[in-house]
Amino acid sequence: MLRISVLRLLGRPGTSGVSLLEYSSPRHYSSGPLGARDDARGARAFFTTPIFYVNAAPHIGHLYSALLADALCRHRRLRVPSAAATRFSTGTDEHGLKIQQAAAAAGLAPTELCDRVSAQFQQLFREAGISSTDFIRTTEARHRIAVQHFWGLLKARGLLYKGLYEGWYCASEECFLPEAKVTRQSGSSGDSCPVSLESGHPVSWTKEENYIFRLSQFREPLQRWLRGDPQAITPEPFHRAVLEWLEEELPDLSVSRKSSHLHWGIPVPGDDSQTIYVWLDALVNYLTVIGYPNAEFKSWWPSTSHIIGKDILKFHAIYWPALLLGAGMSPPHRIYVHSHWTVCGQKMSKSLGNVVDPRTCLDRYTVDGFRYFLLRQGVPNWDCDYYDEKVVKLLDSELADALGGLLNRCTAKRINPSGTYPVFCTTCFPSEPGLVGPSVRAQAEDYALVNAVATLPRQVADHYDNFQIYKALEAVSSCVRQTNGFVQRHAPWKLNWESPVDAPWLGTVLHVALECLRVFGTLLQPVTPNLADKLLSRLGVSATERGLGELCFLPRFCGHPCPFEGRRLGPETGLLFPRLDQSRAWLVKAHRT
Ligand code: ME8
Repeated sequence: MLRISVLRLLGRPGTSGVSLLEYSSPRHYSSGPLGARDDARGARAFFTTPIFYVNAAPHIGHLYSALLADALCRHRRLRVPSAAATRFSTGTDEHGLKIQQAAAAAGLAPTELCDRVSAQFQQLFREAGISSTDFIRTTEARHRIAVQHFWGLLKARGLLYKGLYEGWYCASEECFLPEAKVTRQSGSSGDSCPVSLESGHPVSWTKEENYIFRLSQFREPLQRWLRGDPQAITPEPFHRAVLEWLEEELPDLSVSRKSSHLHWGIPVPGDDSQTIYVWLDALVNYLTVIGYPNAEFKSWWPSTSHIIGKDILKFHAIYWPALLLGAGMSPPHRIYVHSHWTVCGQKMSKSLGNVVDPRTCLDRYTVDGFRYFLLRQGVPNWDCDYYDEKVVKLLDSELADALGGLLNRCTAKRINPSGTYPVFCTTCFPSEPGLVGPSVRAQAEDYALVNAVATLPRQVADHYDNFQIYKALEAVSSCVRQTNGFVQRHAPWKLNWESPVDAPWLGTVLHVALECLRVFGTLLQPVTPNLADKLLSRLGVSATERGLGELCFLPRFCGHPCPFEGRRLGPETGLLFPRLDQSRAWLVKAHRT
């Protein structure tokens, strides 16, 4: 297979006059073919989602976390295809007071609740195409071994001591809260009860002898880590927030509870009267899945990227790196943080009855449609609001009309009767813009389109690296619009295959549009894998031609052979993405309520 990078395409040697270089920002020339940087590092990459509490069924926020991780991981696999180079874990967080109480309230044994809800997460993730390589449950034996080993290390390094711990405990958040984070709220019977200021969840006063971790020793090491690696926590506002937190003293952290109070968890090694704090237990899942404490884990740690919601930033950016440093390990490579989904302007909650069921959404909008919506509309830096009409509007305009319409326009029998990838004519579309001649048909906007699509893979990769997947999709969508503009401008339906004057230009217009579609299909694979497969299959692109490392765009334009030219298109398999019928009963109902 011919390897022509976008870089080589743009910076082709030996050309005089105006080249595409003039249309591109210089940063596109600095980084080499996609995949090369990762290959050169020879690095392995390990992506994780949070592990989800099993006290309630999954909602769209959980799916969003998993989708972000899935898209990052799929994009990475397209850059570095070796199966051995990438790992991706998700799972369920099954211990702790919250689960113990939820099981009691449901009249179930904790194991029954865990089995039931963990299965719901597994089913959802299967249906949504989450391509994880491991699903961990913290009730598994392998995890108990890892947690107890990790505990032993902290103990041996003198970082745990026994002491009286006193304070407010919020079971819903599974954390101690300082006085300043607690307020009073009047209950239904008029009495006032203490609640967490941030979440409104009830808190209770707890005074116990526990094991305590010397967290206070790690304030400066954490500051050094974050100041030395400005991208450790991405996006930047979250990095800044953690550094601000670290300006204040760090109190030591209670890392166990009395077993008489919390029995649903992992016992402290050598002291059955204490159960390990659920957050320490949960965080170690990231090591369990890479084989810890066996030495194999070292080939995956610390090249780890944690994808988390903003609600659990403190646990991942302070407690976890401190625990790791305490155990003699490095902090994770990256912590990618996202904000939350609200529903019609309100926080999603069982009590408000506004929890959006992700499985219903996958049914209504299709797996690819709903994946596209969440990743296109979800902005990590701030909260996003969900409502049904928004999904329909986005999918109809971007997937059905713009992308589906473009494919249809270029492959329809009436315009492309031979059902092939037509030949590109360099006389009609010379590589140097501004040439004048009787056969030159390309216009300035057409060169702008070629440049936009040629630089798109690099742009998309940069957005993935910065955890701005929505911007990657915005960039693809903008190029789809530009390509539709190109087709509209040259109206191939007005050109005639029989005419020796029209035919080379008609073929060229279709060739360029199909090449654009091939790039879009390749770049959409991490987000809409089924739709991208359908698109690429329709274009006749084989499974081995879909990676990013060798993605070349319009090689003919700079005089290289194009492996697709003259190739038969794949079979017609119907609309790429059918419009969502606005008159569907459920939508009418949603409007009325
Ligand atoms: O916190 N919008 O589990 P969890 C977007 N078990 N994402 C949301 C969301 C929303 N409205 N609500 C939740 C826990 N999430 C712990 C984690 S990890 C070692 C232990 C996402 O089930 C967000 O990523 O309460 C959040 O961090 C995650 O779901 C887990 O929530």
